Amino acid sequence: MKHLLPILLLAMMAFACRQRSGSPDRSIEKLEPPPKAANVLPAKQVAAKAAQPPKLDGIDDDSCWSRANWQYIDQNWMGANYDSLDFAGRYKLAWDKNHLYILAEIVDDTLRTSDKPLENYLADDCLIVYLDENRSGGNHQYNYNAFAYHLRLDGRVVDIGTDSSAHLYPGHCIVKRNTRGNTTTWEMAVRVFPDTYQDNAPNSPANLSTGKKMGFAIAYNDADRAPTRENLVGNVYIDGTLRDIAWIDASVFGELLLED
Ligand SMILES: [Ca+2]
Ligand SMILES: [Ca+2]
Ligand SMILES: [Ca+2]
Ligand SMILES: [Ca+2]
Repeated sequence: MKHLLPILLLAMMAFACRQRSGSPDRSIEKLEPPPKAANVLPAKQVAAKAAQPPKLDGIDDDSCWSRANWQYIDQNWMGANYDSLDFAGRYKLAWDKNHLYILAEIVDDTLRTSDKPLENYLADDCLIVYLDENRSGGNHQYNYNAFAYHLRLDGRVVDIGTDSSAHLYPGHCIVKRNTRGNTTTWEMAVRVFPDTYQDNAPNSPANLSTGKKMGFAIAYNDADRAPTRENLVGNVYIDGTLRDIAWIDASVFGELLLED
């Protein structure tokens, strides 16, 4: 019996080794974290129709906002890692026939703007709304296939025109901003222009209706202390090393479905 015990132990160890190399240990497998999802945010979003348009005052006590869920601006498209004191952002959407309504709550430790909106719009803090009325996707860099409205702290709205230069687009977005401490609430009504938009011509925004799908993304251009912006943080996952691409390519926008 004395001699049998070591033999038995050796046999058990050999069996255990074979188990480990031959078939994986399921209990260890279960403890491993699941692989990170490629698309951590849903690229498809919905917005509910506002029974009453929100009062644009930077205060979120309107009925359409109590109906809507917060969605997050948390995809670092450009810049080093940041923390939630440096930047955090979330937003809600609603719509009616004439406007897409956006409520955005942005935490930013340093608000910075300059008096050169057309030269400096990327070196200043701004909230950027990307809109592709017919969800065509594709290039919109120097055309109106889609818009990238840079909403500045001074209230001016900048995008790049068909002449490859930055321009102001007054009247496209009605924006009210309310800053308390390091948190700014942006509340806005956006007119959704189709790709037939022309400079220096009368243009009619699209009538929005239930079931309509648009391309939509939102981002915050965070400028704090560096001569240029520190971060560009968006709401949709963009693959690859060049993630600052939404200003050129509408195909990376998410799909926004308008619901009742
Ligand atoms: Ca309000
Ligand atoms: Ca910041
Ligand atoms: Ca388009
Ligand atoms: Ca900032």
